[in-house]
Amino acid sequence: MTKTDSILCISDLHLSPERPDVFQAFRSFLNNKAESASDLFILGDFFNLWIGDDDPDAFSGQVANALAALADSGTNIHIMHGNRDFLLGEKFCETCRASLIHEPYVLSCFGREYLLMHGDSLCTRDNDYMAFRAMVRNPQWQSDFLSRPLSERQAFANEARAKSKSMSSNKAEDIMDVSPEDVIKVLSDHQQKTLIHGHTHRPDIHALDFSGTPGLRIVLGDWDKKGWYLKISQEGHEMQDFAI
Ligand SMILES: [Mn+2]
Repeated sequence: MTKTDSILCISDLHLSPERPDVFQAFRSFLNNKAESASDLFILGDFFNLWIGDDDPDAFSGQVANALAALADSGTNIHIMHGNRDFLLGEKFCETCRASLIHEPYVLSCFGREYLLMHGDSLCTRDNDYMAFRAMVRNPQWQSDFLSRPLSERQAFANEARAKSKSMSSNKAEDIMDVSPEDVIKVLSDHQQKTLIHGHTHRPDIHALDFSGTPGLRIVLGDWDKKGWYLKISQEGHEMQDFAI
């Protein structure tokens, strides 16, 4: 199939064996939408949980095969870490024939630039989460964690998930959203005006103001009852959604 000049961005699919419907929706998305795109950017939380590339899980093998087929058809695949799959490594990306990219990533296309992030690092008003993030994103912590048996890693992940769920239920909505000041700061630090991120599950396009100069914050949606993707082309960008 001929690739058109378009780039697709998705995030927060939270793929897991418990949601075969989401995986099925992803497979149709690959065949019907992504196959005609030149590039697919996956901006984190592609998997609901990732405890290491050495986890001999059949489901992730199926996902890798689906991505590898897309890569073999000529679409470039780029994967960024989210807060649930930050341990996803080069080994898995090699299997999918995808490249692992790191945030913040500047995407230059069609004479425009976009700053790509997962979004969790901008939720700076959530102190508990920021402390947890600082711990688990530490390379020493990660190499220590990855050296433990899979059962131990799984138990840690389950506990962390339960803890985060119970803490989230007591938090005000805006604490778990991105901090507007940090959005402006990260964009300014990288001389950018348009941010694309996921994580918050609040798909929308927000106008930004850089002391009179306009900017944009494009928020991708999570895949649950609906799937979401952003299509970037010569004409501009458009958010699309479809039923799952
Ligand atoms: Mn996330």
